[in-house]
Amino acid sequence: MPDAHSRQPQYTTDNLTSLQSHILAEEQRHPGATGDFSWILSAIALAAKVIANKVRGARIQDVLGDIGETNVHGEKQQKLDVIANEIIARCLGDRANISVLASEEDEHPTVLRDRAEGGRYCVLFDPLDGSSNIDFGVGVGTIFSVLRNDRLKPRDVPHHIQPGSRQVAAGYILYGSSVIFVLTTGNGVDMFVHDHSIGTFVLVDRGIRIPESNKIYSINEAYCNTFPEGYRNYLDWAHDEGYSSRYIGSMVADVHRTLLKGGVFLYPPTKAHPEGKLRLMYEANPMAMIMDQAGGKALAGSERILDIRPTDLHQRTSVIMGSPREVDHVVRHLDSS
Ligand code: AHM
Ligand code: MG
Repeated sequence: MPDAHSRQPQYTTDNLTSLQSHILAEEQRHPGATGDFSWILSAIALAAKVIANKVRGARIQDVLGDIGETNVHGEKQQKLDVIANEIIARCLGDRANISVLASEEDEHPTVLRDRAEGGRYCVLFDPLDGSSNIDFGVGVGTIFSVLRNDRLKPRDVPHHIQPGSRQVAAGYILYGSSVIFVLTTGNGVDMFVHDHSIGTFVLVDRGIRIPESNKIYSINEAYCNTFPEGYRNYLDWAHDEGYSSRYIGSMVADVHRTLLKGGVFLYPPTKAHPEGKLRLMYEANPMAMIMDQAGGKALAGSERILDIRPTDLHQRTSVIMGSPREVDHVVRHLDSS
C-alpha cells in the first residue's frame, strides 16, 4: 500500500480547491443543509490564520513566555494561550448558530444562545496545544470538535457533554514549517495547506488513509517507570523488534506525523496523571474521529475513545492512537499484563 508520501499531491494549478469551496461542496451533498456548518468552519479557518500570524511573529511582537498565572488544570498559561483563546472566541462568538463555546483555557463553557435561539452547534477547542514548546519554534496547534446541540435539553443542562461518536466535525491546525488544516466532517479526512501568497487554505490531499503499520512509537518514555505494566512490556517488545521513537511533545505535531507516516501515539496513565494527561473532549475525541475516519484506531486502554461517555468538560483520558496494527500490538501487551 503506498504511504502518504508516495501519493501525488492534488494541489496543481489545474485543480485549486479552497477550504471554503470544499466545505460548501460538502454541504451541498446534504439535502436541506442550511449553510450553518460552513459558517462555523470558515470562522475556525479565519481564527487559524490570525493565530498562525501571531505564532509566526511571537518573538518579534514579544508575546513569548508565560503570563504568570495557571489555568483550570494548574498549568502555566502562555501569553499565546490566552491570545489564541481570545482570537477563537472573537471569530466564533458572533456566529449565530453556535450555542456553546468551550475551551481548554476556560473553566466554564460560554453559553451564547440555546437551541430555541438558533444555537445548533457546540464548538469545543484547545486553542494552542503544546504551547510550552512555543518559545523554541516547535510546531504547535489548535484542535477543535463540533457537536450538534441537543434540542431536547434545557438551557441549564450542559449540551456539550456528549460522546465523541456524536461529533459532526473535528480537526486540527498545525502551525509548523507550514500551516496545515486537517478536517473531517465524517466523510473521510482532508488536508489543506495555507498558501500565504493568496491567503487561503488550499486542498492538498483528500481521503487520507493512515498506513496499516509502521514501526514507530511516539511516547514520553521518560515516564516509563510509572506506566502500567502492559505499556512497559509493549516498549520492551518494541525495542526488541527494532522500532524507532519519535516524540515532539506537541500532540498536534505527533498525531499529524502518525497520521501521514503511520505508527502509534501514546499517552498512558502515569504517576502524575493516573487518568492520562490529555483532555477527552477537545484533544482526544477530535483526534480519535480523525484517526477513525482515516482507517486508524484510537483507544483508552481497551475502550474506543469515541465511545467514552463523558461527565466533565475537562476530564482526562489515556490515549493509544494510530495505525490499526500498531494499536493492536499495544493492546495485546495490555491484555496479557
Ligand atoms: P497542553 O494542552 O497544556 O499544551 O498539554 C498537552 C500537551 C500535548 O500537546 C502533548 O502531547 C503533551 O502535552 C506532552 O506532555 P508531556 O510533556 O508530559 O510529554
Ligand atoms: Mg492541549
